[in-house]
Amino acid sequence: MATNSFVRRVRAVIVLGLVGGAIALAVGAAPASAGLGLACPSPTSVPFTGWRDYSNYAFSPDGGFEGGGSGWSLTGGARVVSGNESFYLHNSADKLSLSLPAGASATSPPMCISLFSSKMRFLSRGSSGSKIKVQIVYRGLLSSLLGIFDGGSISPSGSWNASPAIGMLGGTLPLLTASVSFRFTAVGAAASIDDVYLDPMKSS
Ligand SMILES: [Ca+2]
Repeated sequence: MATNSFVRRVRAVIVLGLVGGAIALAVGAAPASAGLGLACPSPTSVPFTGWRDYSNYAFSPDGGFEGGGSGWSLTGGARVVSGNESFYLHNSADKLSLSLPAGASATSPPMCISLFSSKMRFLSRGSSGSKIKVQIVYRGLLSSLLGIFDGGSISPSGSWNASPAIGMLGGTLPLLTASVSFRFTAVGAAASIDDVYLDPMKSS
């Protein structure tokens, strides 16, 4: 009996140590996943001033598809094609965007995120009747899936335009969130996206 109680105490101490360590990592590190090799939102810009949005945004990894969709997970015929979004928000030399046939989806590479991230925004256009469903995938340390948040659907027009700002749980992320990915799915008809940005701080 004494041995069992000792084992239980040791197990309890180990569990408490693990939980405490994880919380210390989440609270003490800024950004939370800087040591995990993820792309972290450091340089920011104000790309959406043309839409009266003066928030600072960080560009998501290959968020403009100029790297051929490097790190993106593409399904259902999603592919990088010639032709940049018409505002050239990221760079005037950009040449590529992502084509999403109806039913296709694209998931961005994980991007590290601060606890204060509040919204994301991108450029899109679509065929008549198309919708783009946006989901936000939260992962913890060691890439464990913490949750998939429904960011709603947007209805793109036939010409390139900025999406509405997509809120991210009102700035309240799941506990221990280390990274975020964005998943775009074309529903009903074909659509295109380009220049995906995350507001890394709750700035407005
Ligand atoms: Ca582009």
